Amino acid sequence: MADAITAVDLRILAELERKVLWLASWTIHHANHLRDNVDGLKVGGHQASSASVAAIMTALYFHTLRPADRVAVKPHAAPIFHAIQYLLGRQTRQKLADFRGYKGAQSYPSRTKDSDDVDFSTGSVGLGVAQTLFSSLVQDYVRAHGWGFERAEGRMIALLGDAELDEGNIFEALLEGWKQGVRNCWWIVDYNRQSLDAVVREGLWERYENLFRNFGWDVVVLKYGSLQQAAFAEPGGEVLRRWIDRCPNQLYSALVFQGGAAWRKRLTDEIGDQGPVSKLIEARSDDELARLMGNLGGHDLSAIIEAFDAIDHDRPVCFIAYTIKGAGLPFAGHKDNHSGLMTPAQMDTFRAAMNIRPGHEWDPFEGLGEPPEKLRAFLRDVPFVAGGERRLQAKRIEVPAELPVTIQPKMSTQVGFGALLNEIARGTGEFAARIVTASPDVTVSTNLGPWVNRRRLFAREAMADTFKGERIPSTFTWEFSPSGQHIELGIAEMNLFILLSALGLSHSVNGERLLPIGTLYDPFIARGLDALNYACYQDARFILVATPSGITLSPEGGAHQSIAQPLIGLAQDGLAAFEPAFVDELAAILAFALDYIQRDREGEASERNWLRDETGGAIYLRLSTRPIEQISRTMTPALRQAIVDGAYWLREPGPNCQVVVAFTGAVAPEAIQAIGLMAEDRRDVGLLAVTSADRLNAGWTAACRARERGRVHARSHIERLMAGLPPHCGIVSVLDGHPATLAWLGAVYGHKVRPLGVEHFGQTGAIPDLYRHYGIDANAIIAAAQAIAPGGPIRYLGVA
Ligand SMILES: Cc1ncc(C[n+]2csc(CCOP(=O)(O)OP(=O)(O)O)c2C)c(N)n1
Ligand SMILES: [Mg+2]
Repeated sequence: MADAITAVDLRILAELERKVLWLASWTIHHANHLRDNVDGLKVGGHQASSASVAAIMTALYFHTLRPADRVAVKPHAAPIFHAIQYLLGRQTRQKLADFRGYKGAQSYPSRTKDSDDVDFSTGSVGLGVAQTLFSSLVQDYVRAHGWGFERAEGRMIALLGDAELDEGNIFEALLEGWKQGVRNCWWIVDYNRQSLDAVVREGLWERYENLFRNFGWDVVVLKYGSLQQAAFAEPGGEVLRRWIDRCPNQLYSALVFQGGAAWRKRLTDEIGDQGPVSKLIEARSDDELARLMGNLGGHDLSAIIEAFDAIDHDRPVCFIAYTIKGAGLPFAGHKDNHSGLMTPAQMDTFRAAMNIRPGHEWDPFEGLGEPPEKLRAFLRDVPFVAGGERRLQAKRIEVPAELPVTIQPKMSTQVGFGALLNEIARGTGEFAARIVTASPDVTVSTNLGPWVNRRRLFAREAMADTFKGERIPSTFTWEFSPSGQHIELGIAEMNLFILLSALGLSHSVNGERLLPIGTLYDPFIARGLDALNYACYQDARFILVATPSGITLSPEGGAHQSIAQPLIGLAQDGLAAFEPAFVDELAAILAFALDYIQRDREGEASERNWLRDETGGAIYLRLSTRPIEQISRTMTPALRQAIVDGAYWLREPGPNCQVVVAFTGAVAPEAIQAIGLMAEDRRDVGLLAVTSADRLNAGWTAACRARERGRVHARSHIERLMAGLPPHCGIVSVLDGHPATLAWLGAVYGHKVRPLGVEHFGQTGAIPDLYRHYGIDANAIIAAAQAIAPGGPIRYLGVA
C-alpha cells in the first residue's frame, strides 16, 4: 500500500493529466494535419481512445508504478504513453513529431521499434493483456528457482480496452492463471463502453466482475469520480446516483457528446420534479453539470489513486474503470468517434482552453499553472524512473558445442529430440538448470517425458505424484515442485506462445536468462499463430519444437496433418525454422539453437549476419514421428556449419549432373531411393539435404541485396552449393509440406524446378499410401525428374 497522496501532488498530477492529454492530442493532430505527409500516415483511432485513459495513465506512471513493474498499454493509447515518456525525459520531441512516420514514435507501443522503454508491445488486441499474466508466472518461476532476489518483485499490469475482453485468448489465459496461482498481476479495464464500431451491451461489467471473481481475482469497480461521490452525498444525490446507474450506455454516451444543456433537459425531464434533486441540478451551470456527469471513476485522479493505493495484497486484481471515450475532446461519447479527428478549428479552441500559445505546442510545461521548477522537480522524483535503466541484461549461458545422443540405426527426429533432452537433463550445471520446457497437454506425446521425469514439473507449491505414492507403476513421474523445470499448460496453444513470449523475455524483464523450449503438434501452430507472431515481434527468445508434422503422421488424417507450416517457417520474421531429417542434424541444430536464442549483438555488416547469426532470434524445429534409417557418419565442423546454414550435399553432383533431388525432413528415404534408382539413367545425380529452407532462402536474398548494393563478391550458402551445376540440370524438390517452400531453388541460377509436396488435406492411411497419393514418393520424384531433366526414359519409373 502506498503513502496517501498529498493535495499538492494531486494538483500537480491534475496539471500533468491535462498536459498528457494535450500532448497526445497534438501529436495525433500534428501527424494528421501539419506534417508534410503522405495520406497513408493519416488515420484516426487514436485521439478518442487515448483520451479515455489520460487520467488512469497519469496516475499509473506518475504515482503508482515502481521501476520493477511492467506494463502493457492498450494499442490506441500509444500517444498517451509517448507523451508521458516525453515528460519523463525518455522520448524525444522529434519522435513525437514523427508519430506514425518513418522512424517516429510507433502507432502502437512497440518493445522493439520504440525507443522509450515500452515493456510489452501491443497492437493485436488481447495478446499484450495475456502477456502480463504469463510474465507474472515467469517472475514467480525465476524466483522459485532462487534467482533474481536482488531485485524487487514487479507487478505485471495491463491497461486494456474493454473490447479487448472479446478476445478468447484472454479467457484462456485467465483459466491458466488460476491453475498456476497467478499473483502480482493487475488488469485495468478502460470501460468506455465503446469499441471500434459500437457501444457495448448493457451490464457487461457485471459479467466481467463475476467472471474475474470466479477465477480468484480481486475486482475493483471504479464507477464514480469524487465530484459525483460528493454530489451523491448532497440531498437528492441518491436519486441522481440511481438515475446514472439505470442510464443505458448509449444514452449516457450521447448525452456526454451533447453536453450540459442536454444533460439538464434530460435530467429535469426524468427526475427533476423530485424536490432536493432538482436543486442539486439547478445549483450547477451547464458546464458544471457536464463536468459532474462526465466525472466517472476512470477520469478522477483521486478516485483512481485511492483504488490503486488500497491494494495491499499480491492477488491478481481487475479494475473496471468507467470512462468516456474521447473525454475532454469535442467528440467525447460519440459512437463514431473511434476514427474521429479534431478539426484544425477544434484544435485551436482546445489549444486556447489549455493556455497554449501558437508555436509552443510541444513545450512540456506550457500553459500549466504550477511553476516549471516545481513540475520538473516532481518529474525527477517520480518513483517509476528513479531506478534508472529498467530494461535488464543477463549473461549468456554457455552451451556445449556438441550435445551427446545415442543414435539408433532407425530413429525419428521426435525420438531423437526426447533423447537429446534426456541427456541434457542428466547434467548438473547452469546450462541444464536454465532450460525450461512447456507444453499444452502434449508433453508426453512430443517426447518430453524423459526430461520431465528427471527435471519434474514446476508449481509454486509442491504436489506429489499420487500414482507414485500409491506404488502404481507408471512410465512418468508427475511431481510438481518449485524447482521443477517443466510448465504443464492446458490445451490452449495461444497460452503456449504467450508463455514462450514471457519466458523468452526473462533476461530483459527479470534480468535472469531462461532457455525456453515449447512443444506442440505442428498443425496447431496455426491455432496460436498470432501469438507466435506477437512473441517474435517482441523479440522473445525460445525454441519451438513442433512434432509430429505433415501427412507423415498419416493415420491421424487431415485434421492433424500440417501443410502450410514450412511456409510459416520460411516467412515468419524473428523465427529461424529448421526441419532436420536425421538425428545427428537435429543435435547440431539444437546446440546451435540454444546459443542462437541468446545472441543479441546489433550488426548488419558481416556475412554471417545475413542469417541474423549475430542478432539471434527464436527457433522453430519441425520434427517427425517417422523412424528413418540413420546415416552413420562423423560430424565434422564443416558439416555442422552447413546443417546450420540450411543445406549440404548428401550426394555431391558431378560436373555433368542432369538432375538434383533437394529434399527436406521425413521424406529422406524416398529421396535417397529415387536417386539410387535414377543413377543408371541420369548422369551425376546430386542429392541435396535441406535442413532449413528458411535460412537458405534468407541467405540467398541477403546476398542478392548485398550484390545490388555493390558488394560484388557476396555469395550465399545455396549459391556456393549450386555453383557447379550445369545450366541444363533439373531440380526436383520434395518435402512433406507445401511445395512452394523449396520451389524458389530454381531462381538461384535459373534451373528448371519441379517442386513436389502436399497441397491438399491428407487422408488417413499408411505412409506409403499417402506419399503415393500426394506424389511425394520415390516414383513421383523419378517421374518429375524424367519430365524436367534431359535424357531418355528412366527405367525404374513405376517400380519404386
Ligand atoms: C486482433 C485484432 N483485431 C482487430 C483489431 C482492430 N481494432 C483495433 S482497436 C479495436 C477496438 C478497440 O476497442 P477497445 O478495446 O474498447 O478500445 P478503445 O478504442 O475503446 O479504447 C479493434 C477492433 C486489432 N487491433 N486486433
Ligand atoms: Mg472501448
